[in-house]
Amino acid sequence: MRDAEQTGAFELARRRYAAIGVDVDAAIQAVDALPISVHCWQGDDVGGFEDSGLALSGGIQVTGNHPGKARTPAELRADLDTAFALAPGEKRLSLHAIYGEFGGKKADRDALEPAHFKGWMDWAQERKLPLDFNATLFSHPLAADGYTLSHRDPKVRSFWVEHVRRARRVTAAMGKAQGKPSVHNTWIPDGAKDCPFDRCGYRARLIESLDAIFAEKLPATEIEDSLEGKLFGIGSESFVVGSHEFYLGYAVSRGKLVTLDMGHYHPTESVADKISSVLPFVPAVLLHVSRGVRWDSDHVVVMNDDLLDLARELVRSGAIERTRIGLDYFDGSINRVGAWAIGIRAARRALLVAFLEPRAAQLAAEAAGDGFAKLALLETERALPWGAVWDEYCSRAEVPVDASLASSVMAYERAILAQRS
Ligand code: RNT
Ligand code: ZN
Repeated sequence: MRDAEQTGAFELARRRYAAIGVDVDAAIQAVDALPISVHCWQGDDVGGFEDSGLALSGGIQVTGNHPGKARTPAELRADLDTAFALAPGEKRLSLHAIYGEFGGKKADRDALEPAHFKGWMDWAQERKLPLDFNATLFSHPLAADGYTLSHRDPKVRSFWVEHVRRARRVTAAMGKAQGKPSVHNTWIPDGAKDCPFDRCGYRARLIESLDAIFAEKLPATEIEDSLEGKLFGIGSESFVVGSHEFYLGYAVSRGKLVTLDMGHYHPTESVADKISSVLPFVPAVLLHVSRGVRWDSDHVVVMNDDLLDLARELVRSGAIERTRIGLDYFDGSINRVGAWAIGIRAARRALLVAFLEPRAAQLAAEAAGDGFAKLALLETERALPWGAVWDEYCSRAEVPVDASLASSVMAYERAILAQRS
C-alpha cells in the first residue's frame, strides 16, 4: 500500500525525470520485462541433494552458519518462492546438477538423467518459471585433485565429459518443456596452486574434452551453451586452465556463449567494458552478477559502482537482447532468503537506474564533443530521485518497498527458518 508521502515523492520524481527527457513509466516497464536468472545455490551453501557427505570443493567456499539452511528440495523451493515474492520483475531459476532429486538412489554424475529434475520442472512449469542449468564439476572424489576435463588420466576426463554431455541433455529437456532455450553454463575448477611446467598440455586436453562434449548437436531452440573462465581460485592461485582468454577463443571459434562473472577478473578490470568488446564476436554473453571482496568472488550483490557501470553499459549498448543475466554468489553468514532478496533487488535496481539515464541528452553531448556537459549530466543523474521510482515499481509489482523488506524477511525467519535447526 502506498501512502500519500510515497505517491507524492513519485509524482515529484516523474517531473524531475521528465525535465531531462526521461519517461519513468517506460523505464519501469522496460526493466520489469528483463529476466534475471536466480541461482538456486544461495539457499543451501552450494550443497545440493546428492547426499554424498562431501564438502564443497573446487576452490570456491561458503562461509557462515546462519541457521535455517534448506535441507531438502521442498525447503529450497519454499525459500525460493519467498525470495521471488520479495523482488519485482521477470525471473528464471538456475540449477546445478547436484540439485537433482535422486530418490535415495545412488546416481553418479555420469548417470545424470532429466528424470532427476522432474520435480523442479513440474514446480517451474506451474510458475511459468524458465530454468537454466549447470553441470557440477566439483564436490566429487574425481575432482579432488583439482582437475576434471583437463585431467591427465583419460578415464577421469571421460567421466567428466559424460557428465557434461548428460547435463546438456537435461538442459535441453528443460528448454523443450519451457518452450524457450535453457542456458547451460560450464565452469570447471581445473588449475594449480603452483606453477605448472606444461600449461599447453592442460589446455590442449580441455579443448579436446570440450569438442567431444559439443560434438552432440542439440537444438538451438532448447539450449544455449556458455563457458565460464576465471582468474584464480583457492588452490588454483598460479594456474587456471579455463582462463578468460581461453574460453573467449574457444567460444569465438565454436559459436558458443561466454560467461562473464564479475568476481573473476583483476579488481581494476571492468566487466562493463567487456560487453561491447566480446559481443561482436559471440552469439550472446551470460553474466554472473556477483561481488568480489579480497579473495572471494561471491559476496552478496549490492548496488555498488561496478554493478551500476555494468547495468548502464547493458542499457547504453542496446545489446541487452544478447545478454543473459544470472546471479552467482553465496553467503551462509546471514539470512539466506534475505541475501537472495538483496541481490536480486540490487541487480534490478541498478538496471532501473540505467533505464532512467538521459540517453538522448548524453548522446548529443558526446556527439558534440562536449565532455563537460556529459560529466555534468552524469553527476546530475546520481542525485536524481530514482529511489522514489523504485518504490513505485515495487508497489506496482506488489513486493515490499525497501523500508519493509527487513520485516518480511524476519517474519519468514521466525515462522520457518528458525524451526529448521
Ligand atoms: C565459480 C564460478 C561458478 C560457481 C557456480 C556455483 O568460481 O563462479 O559459476 O560459482 O557454478
Ligand atoms: Zn560464476
